[in-house]
This record gives sequence, structure tokens and C-alpha cells, in this order.
Amino acid sequence: MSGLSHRLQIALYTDGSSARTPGSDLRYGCQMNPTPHLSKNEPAHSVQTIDALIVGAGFSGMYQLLCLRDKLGMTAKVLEAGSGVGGTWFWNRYPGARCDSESHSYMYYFSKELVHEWDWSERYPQQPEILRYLNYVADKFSLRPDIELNTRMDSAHFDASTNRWLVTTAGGQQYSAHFLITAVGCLSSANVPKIEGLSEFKGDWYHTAEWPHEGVDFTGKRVGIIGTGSTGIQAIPIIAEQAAHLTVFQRTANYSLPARHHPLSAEFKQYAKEHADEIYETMTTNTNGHAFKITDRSALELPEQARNAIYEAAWQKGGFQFRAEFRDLLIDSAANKTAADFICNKIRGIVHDPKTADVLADIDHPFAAKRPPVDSNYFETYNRDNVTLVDLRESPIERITAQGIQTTDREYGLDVIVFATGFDAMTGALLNMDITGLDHQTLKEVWHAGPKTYLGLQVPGFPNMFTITGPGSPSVLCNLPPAIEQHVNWITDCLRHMQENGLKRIQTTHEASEYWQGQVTDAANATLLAEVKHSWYLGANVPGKPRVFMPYAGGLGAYTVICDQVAKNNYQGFEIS
Ligand code: NA7
Repeated sequence: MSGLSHRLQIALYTDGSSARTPGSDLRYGCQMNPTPHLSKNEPAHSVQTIDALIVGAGFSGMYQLLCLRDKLGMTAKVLEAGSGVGGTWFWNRYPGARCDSESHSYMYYFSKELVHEWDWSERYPQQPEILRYLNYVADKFSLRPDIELNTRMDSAHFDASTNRWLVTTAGGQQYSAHFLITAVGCLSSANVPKIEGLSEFKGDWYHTAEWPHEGVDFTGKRVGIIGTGSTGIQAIPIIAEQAAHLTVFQRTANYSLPARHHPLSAEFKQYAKEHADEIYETMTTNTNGHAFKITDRSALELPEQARNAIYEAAWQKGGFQFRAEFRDLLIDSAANKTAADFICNKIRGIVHDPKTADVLADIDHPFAAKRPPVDSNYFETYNRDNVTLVDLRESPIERITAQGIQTTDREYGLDVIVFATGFDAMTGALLNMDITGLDHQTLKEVWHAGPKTYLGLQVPGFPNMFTITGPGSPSVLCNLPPAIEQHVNWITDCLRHMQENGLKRIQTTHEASEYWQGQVTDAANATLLAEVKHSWYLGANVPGKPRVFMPYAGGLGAYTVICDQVAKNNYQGFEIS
């Protein structure tokens, strides 16, 4: 149901029509109240009163809707800016877009029936397959009637006298919701760097996270791509196969692990279904939310040859499990260097041209201290005649010209520029909305020096608002679906507690959020992650963004225990009334 047709239904209803189409939110007993202060020129929108308003229809928003509606009997509505469900997987349609988590771990586990019904075809799911999965979930659980597509939340203002949020969409629709739950994703606000001259460029340009649905034909084109993070590394080999020439503009060289991607055998699919409980247990009790365990051994306790044999086997197997081979890769510099050296040697072995290999292997940070990509033929792509690597450390971009990209060294003529330049991560999507809490304080004001939350779940001064995978939660440091399920389950249990006890307001305290921010910082400082000063975990990729380490690096398993303990201790750190 589009936002427009939905608004039409509401207008009809408030005009006195008894017509109700199937799927109208009235099914759940929403009340329609006339808008209190309509001026003559404003459209006759009504304020729709519901229990909970969820922002975003990706993995988080859809599961949250299901829980509130089916477990708590709440009236809930999801607002989704896209014209379809899927969140990240609706927008990121660039060539080669694929998840780096293995498919049997990149799914919901809350429904045994769903686990048994759905078959993934490949080791790492491609974007179209994940999108099909999420659409399947939307249909299977009849979520669509409560999802408003093409509807962007503009503002949300908390009314302390009623304990309700007044939410206004870009189209002017208004909702009064007891609870506001953001499910906007951690990587959903595209970062297009402000490079002088972009508006003068005569060719086409795209950001990977806002890719045209009809695709882009690179045939015969001179393409330039900026960015060698996970996205660039996935897209580069595919674009290189199609383009006349591809120029890669690299600012920071990156480690990448081979994916060793392959179709899944019938035996593996069967195994994953039969061992679903075990897999879920592994994912939710370990550090990173993946379906494998980190070994107990240290990289430094083995002689070089034996250690390299382990790395070699992991390299051949492919994927993130490489970093699980030793327990100390992310906490000990010397241990980390053994992995870093192994990968850099691999790069030099794969890439034929020694100068190009040097630029690719000149990596300035510890392995996995920035999010390590997983690739198919990434380094091999630099052996193609139609691919050039530009080292932006040596010759930075000066400006974009009408014809292409001008570095301090020369001008590169281009027909297309692809920005694989990442996201205003974790806070961007939240701060793009006008969210105003107690005492008319906006989220922007409260977070001016960086995000502050309690458990990544709530912000002090913003009662009855929850942030799924918000800053301060493990989120981007782990495989997201189990982290999302944990958050949604916790929020659902919390709201059930409130329902059962007739409680109306929940808010975290400044003390609790200060305490948690300390925990987030300490957890990061205990790892090598905090050593990288130019990582997006710190907000360093967006000029002017406060440098605060945002995700919680203590691990999903430990974090889950903390959240459960908080709930058991009568929601310690929250004031509930
Ligand atoms: P990332 O990991 O933030 O990578 C962005 C890349 O773009 C990275 O190589 C950046 O270099 C580069 N970049 C960003 N801005 C510029 C400018 N102004 N000039 C040159 N190069 C620039 O984003 P991805 O989309 O690849 O991956 C994000 C997550 O999505 C990933 O971790 C997965 O969880 C899925 P830098 O390293 O900052 O020097």
C-alpha cells in the first residue's frame, strides 16, 4: 500500500465513509483523532493513534513489527522511505552486492518454520536473494498491511504530558505513538564526499548505496571508482569485466580475504536446518555473531611454519573464519602482525605488477581493525589490462572536472564515477530526522559531541524511544541478524513488562548512559580497533563528525548477558513509571 493510497483511505474514513479496504491499519483497532490545529491550507490529515511507530522496514523493523503485533497485541506501524521492504538490501543494488556473512547465519532464527522453509542457494547470499528472503518474510507473516512504503519520517516530538510521540511524515501524515522504535540500520546514510567540481562533471555518477534499480550499463565506458572498502572490493571485479577501462582511486589500502564463494550443496542445506539450534547458540554466545567459534590458541604460541599452515588452510577455505583461527588477533599487535604479514604476502603473490602490489599491500592498520572485506577475485582484478590503480596517498584528488578526476598528478578522463565511499555510519540516519525529546532538546543537540546511549537501546532525554542496533551496541562489529533479534526480543520483553504492570514511561538516565559510554570506550581500548584513527567506527570518514568509538566491542555474547541482567535487576539504569 503506497503512502498516497493510505492517506486517501484515512481521508475517506474521516470524511465519514464506512469503506475500509483489507489491510487498513484499522484492523488492529487504531483510533483516528482529528488533527488538532489544521490551518486552512493544510491537507485534511488526521492523527492516527497507535501503540508503536517503527521507522524502517529492514531486518529490524519487520521483526519488531511482528513481535509487537503478534506477541503483545499492539497496534504498530512501520514507516519505510523505500518503495519496498528490505532496508539495506533494498537500496544497495550495486554490481557484486553480496553479504559477507554466510547465508545460514544471515537470516532470522525466531521461527523454526521459516528456518526450515527457506533455502539459500549460495554460501554468501547476493543482494537479490536477500531481498527475496525479506519479501518472503513480509508475506509469510502478513506484515505488509502495517508497513507504509514511500513514507519518510520527518520529525518525532515527545509530549511529556501524554507520554506519546507525535510523528510527522514527509507527506504530512501524523501519528501519535506511545513508543517510537528506530530500525533505520547502521549503514543507511550514504556518504558522498564533498569533492569540489562534482556538479560540473559531464558524465554520470552514482553512490553504491543509492544504485539505480534498472542497473548501470558500463559497456564501453571509462569508469572511475573511489573507495576500496567492502563495497568497492565487491564491485571492482564485476565492473572491470564490463567497462572499457576501470580506474580505482584508493586512499587506504585494505586487507581482503577470499570468499571462496560457491553454491550450497543439498547436504549442507540439510545440515544447517537440522542443526539450527546449535548454529543459533553459537552465533548468540560468541563475540561476533557468526556461526563459528574462535579458537583458544594464541598466534604467538606456534612456530611460524605451523602458524602459516593454519593461515593457509583458512585462506583456502575462505571467509571471516580466517580471523577466528587465533584468539589474540584483535588484542595483541604481535599476533595481529602474523596475520597481516601473511595477507600482504598473498597480495604480492597474486598481483603481477610489483608497483601495483606495493600500493595494495602498503596497509597502515592492523588486520581486521577496520572491517575486513571478503572478496571474489579482487586482487586478481589488478592483473587485467583494463584496470589501473591510483594511489591517493601519493597523489590526492584535487577536484572533479567536467571530464573526470584531477589528482595532484594528472587528470583521469572518465564517463562514469562510482562512489563506493561508505556511510555516515550508525548516527547519520538518526540525525537526519528531527527527533525532539524532553525539554525540546533535539537528538542533534544531545549528540553534538558524539552519540550517548544506554546499551545502544535508549538515549537519555528521549523517553519511550528505542534504537535497534543503535550506537553503543555490538551491531556493526558482528553479524547483524542475531544482534537484531537480541535487541528486538529485549525491547519486546521490556514493553511486555510495562504492559503487564500498567507502566507508561521508560527513560534511561544520564548516569546510565555515561556509565555505558565508559564501557564502550573501555571495550574498544582493550582491542586494536581503537588504534585506527581513520576508521568509520570512530566517525572519521565524515568530516566534522565527532570522533567517538560507536559500536560496543565487548562481543554479542557478553552484551546479551549484560542486557538480560539489566532486565532482571528491574531494568537497572532505566526509570519506569
Ligand atoms: P567503507 O568501509 O567506509 O569504505 C569506504 C571507502 O571509500 C574507503 O576505502 C574510504 O577510504 C574511501 N573513501 C571515503 N571517502 C573518500 C574520499 N573523500 N576520497 C577517497 N576515498 C574515500 O564503506 P563500504 O561501503 O565499503 O563498507 C561499509 C560497510 O558495509 C562494511 O563494513 C560492511 O559492513 C558493509 P578510507 O579507508 O576512509 O581512507
